[in-house]
Order: sequence, then structure tokens, then C-alpha cells
Amino acid sequence: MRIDRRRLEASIEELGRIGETNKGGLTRLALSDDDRRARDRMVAWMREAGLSVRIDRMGNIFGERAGTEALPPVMMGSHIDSVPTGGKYDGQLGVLCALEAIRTLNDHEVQTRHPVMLVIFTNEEGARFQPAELASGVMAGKIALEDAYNTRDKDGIRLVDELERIGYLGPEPCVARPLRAYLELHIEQGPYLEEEGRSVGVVEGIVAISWSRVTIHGVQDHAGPTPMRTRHDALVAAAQIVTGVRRIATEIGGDLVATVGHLTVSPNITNAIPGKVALSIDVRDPLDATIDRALALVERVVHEACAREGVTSEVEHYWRVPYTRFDGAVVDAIERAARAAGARYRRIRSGAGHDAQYMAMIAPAGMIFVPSRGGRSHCEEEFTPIGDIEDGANTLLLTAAGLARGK
Ligand code: HGY
Ligand code: MN
Ligand code: MN
Repeated sequence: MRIDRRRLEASIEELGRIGETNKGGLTRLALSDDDRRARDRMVAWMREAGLSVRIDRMGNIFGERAGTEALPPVMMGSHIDSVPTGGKYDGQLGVLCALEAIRTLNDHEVQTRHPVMLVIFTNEEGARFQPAELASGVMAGKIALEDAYNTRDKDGIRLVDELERIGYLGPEPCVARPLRAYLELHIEQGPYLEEEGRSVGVVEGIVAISWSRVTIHGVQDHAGPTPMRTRHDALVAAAQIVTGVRRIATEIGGDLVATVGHLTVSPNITNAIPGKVALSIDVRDPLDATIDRALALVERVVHEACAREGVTSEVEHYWRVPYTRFDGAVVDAIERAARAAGARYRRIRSGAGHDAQYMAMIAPAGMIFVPSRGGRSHCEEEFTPIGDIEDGANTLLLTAAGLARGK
């Protein structure tokens, strides 16, 4: 049994056109009109595949293919929201490969003991509403539904109001349910598979992640008459924090990565001294202890930079997911399937976060990677060759079929 490569390719092309940028990338922010159109497209395809479709209170979409017994389902899926000017593979490839696996089970009239379920998680990227992985975090019981509902985007719009507006505020409770397994196919978003000429990564775990926001309060003033000796410039302190974060990552070294990706300046005009700056800090490492060490150094860098400039600050570490180790039996099942699919595979760890991090807290979970050209992702250049996608999708199909048959 093998997936239908041309059908999968056509689905990737068609879904990728919803929110496509003029450079062939994708901007499809969570709960935007493009997200609604993509959701509608997926729901139609799920129904055409004979799935019974449900929506939960976080807008997660579930499509269930009945099993022969009332057993916990094998769930597989990912997300279809993207970052701004992102790529067409991050997230949506996992959803479409899961759909293709179900379509192939249908083609072969395969009956499985366990139901097989497709899931599309809301707001995985955390690009519009923070933090990332919001809906799977609610499902895992790690984020309160009300907190998720009340997160606001940069225009002050609440998540729950957007769910309502696009018609995806579903009735189903967003809670953990018994699962035979959770499987997620995803692009690697790093260079290793391509460097080694591999088509599939058997993912053993995901790094720990911490997100912080730093707000710096200086004194807004006129850029002309204000003497340099009397200034308290929030952006000067912020600049030292940005370079300090890079220095911390360099000094600690190893697998630690740290990024300041978002920075807003107020009033953000040429002739006023910035009175306020807000910036984000993303820190990741396989070891939670290393992240703790890095965050302590970050706090010291913030304190010293602000003291030098005579400004004040608040630091809020508002999101933390610990290192995720995937279920050994599921990882082994994925490896067996990769071998059976004829994939050139290796075991690997994920440097990117995924809904699978939270799903691993409530079910036996595992992931399948396919290569990213040049290791690039969260950019319009994101690309994965269809031959590698085919190997990944067959690995997903064979893993899901095996687990759903009760092996
Ligand atoms: O942040 C991440 O690693 C994921 O892309 N949301
Ligand atoms: Mn993703
Ligand atoms: Mn992503």
C-alpha cells in the first residue's frame, strides 16, 4: 500500500494557493480570512473522504474514520496557520499527508480496529496570538481556555472573537481524550536530513522552549534640543539587550539558541527619543537546566543595560515547554515504517516546537520529518522535494495503519 503522489501534490498546490504571497510563500495567520478559507477547504476534503467532522472550542478540527472497534483512535495531523511571509510546507504538509494517508486507506478499503483521526490544530505558530501551540496547550490542560480566549493580537482583537467571526468556535470540549497514538509529519526546518541525503527523520524528541517579553520604559523626548547627557533612551538599552542575548547564546554554546525576533518602539518616529520598547526573547535547548541558566543571564543583561541608561524594565517569562521525549514504541513503529517505505532515514531531534510537544503529554506521540531545502523555514524559500514528501507520507501511512490495526 502506497500513497498517491500526484493526488498529494495537487492538494499541496491547491491549499498552498490560499494565502499565497507574490513570491510563492504563504501568509495565512491564525483565524484570518485566509485561515477560514483553508479550514473550509480542508473540511470539504475531509467530508469527501468520508470522515465525520467535529470542531472543538479552540477551533481544532477533527475528522474521524471509523474503526471496527470502539478503541482509542490513532490521531495524526498538524496545523495550517503560518507565520507572515512563511512557507507552504510548515504545518500544512503534515495535515495533507495525514489526509492522503486516509484517502489511501479508503482506496484500499482497509479496515482498522482503532479509528483513525485527522486533526488540524488552531494557532500553532503563535505568530498572531501568543504563545505558540495554544490550542494543543489547552487540550493538554497546560493553558486555561479562558486565557487562550483572551489573548489579543497586535490590534487588540481577542482570539475567541476571531474564532466566532470565522465560524470555528465549535461546541466540543477542548480536552484530552484517550488516544492510541498521536503522529505528526512535519518539515525538519533544519539542514541535517538534506546534508546527509536522507528523505525521512524519525524524531526522538523536541527541545525545551522558553518565550519571554521585555518592556523597557525610558523618557520620551525631543530628538533635537535634548542634550545627550540627560537622555534615557529605551531603544539604546534595548539594543544592548539584543546583543547581550546573542552573547549569552555564544558563551553558553552547545545546542542553545536564543533569538530576539520581535521589537516595537514607541513612538517610533525620527525626531523623538524612544520612550518605550517591547521585545521578545525565544530561548531553546535540549536541557531545561541550560534554559534556566540562560534566562538568569538574560535578566542580568536586562538589569545592567537599563541601569546604564537610567531606564526601567519588566521581564515576563510567559511560555515554557519542557524537553519532549517521544514514546519509544511509537518511535520504533515509525522507524519500522520508514524502512518498509524504502525511505533513507535517520533518527533526529527537533529544534522547532510542534503541537506534538503537548500531545506527548497526553498520548504516546511521535513525529516524522522530511527535509527542508537548505534547512530553510519560516521564509518564502521553504521547500521540500516531492520525492521526499512521498517517503514521509508513506512512512506516516504505514505507521498509522500498523498502529490502528492494533500492532
Ligand atoms: O516556534 C516554533 O518552533 C514553531 O514553528 N511554532
Ligand atoms: Mn509547524
Ligand atoms: Mn512554524
